[in-house]
Amino acid sequence: MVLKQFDLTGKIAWVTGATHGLGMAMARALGEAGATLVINGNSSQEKIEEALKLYQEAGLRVHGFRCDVTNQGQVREAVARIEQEIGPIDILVNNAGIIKRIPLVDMELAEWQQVIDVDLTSPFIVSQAVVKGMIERGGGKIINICSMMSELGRQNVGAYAAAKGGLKMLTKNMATEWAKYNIQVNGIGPGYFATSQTAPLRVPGNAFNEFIINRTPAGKWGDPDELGGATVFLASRASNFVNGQIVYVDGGILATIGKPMGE
Ligand code: GCO
Repeated sequence: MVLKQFDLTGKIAWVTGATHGLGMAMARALGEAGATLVINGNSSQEKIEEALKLYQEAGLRVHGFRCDVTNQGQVREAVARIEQEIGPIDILVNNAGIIKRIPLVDMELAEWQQVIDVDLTSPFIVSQAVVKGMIERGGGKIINICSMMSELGRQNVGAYAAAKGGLKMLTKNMATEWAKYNIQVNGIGPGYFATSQTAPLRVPGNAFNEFIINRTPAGKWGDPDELGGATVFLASRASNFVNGQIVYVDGGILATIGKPMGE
């Protein structure tokens, strides 16, 4: 029964940075497919409690804690705590990410480094800490959240594009090294979705808002719930022979050179 392959009952899924936005949408999908959720945030305990309440109101099993995923010591402690108090981590979604929209010529080194630390180095730190248990247990799933900027450049997001382009190749290398342990490492590349991160870009009448709607063959911004299916697929047995792939959920952006405005 092929649908059973998508069932995550009994699995434990850690989605980093899932206190809001696309991370929360993907975590909710994993929870609705049966997984017990673990989420973390680097923000206040209050924000984490608020997020936990939303998951619990949706009837999902969830645990939450504060952790700076760029801090290797905190991550190692978190993995030990999760595996001791909750259970083995079967699914890891490296979702935590930041963006700084600054022209490269003006970007301070510290600003560059912060984006690289969160968007590229933390997936390495967290995956390395989690994968050791997956290897011991004979399998696991890792999903790295990439971006349109894993494939395309865009004005003023150079550090983010460098990080997300690197994350695409890190995904392929993790798959190369860990597939033999029955660990599938893949990525999801969201297009332009209606979240808090893109809220500044989605102002009606704003040139970028019109640009994205025109540049996206589907003619709209994505709804975060539209990421759930790809997330459950890559977290489930249904993708056991899928390795090193980036699934772009982008309304067709990467399929086309685009069309003149207004057509
Ligand atoms: C931007 C947006 C993008 C999207 C997403 C696209 O400023 O261009 O924030 O970065 O968030 O990453 O895949």
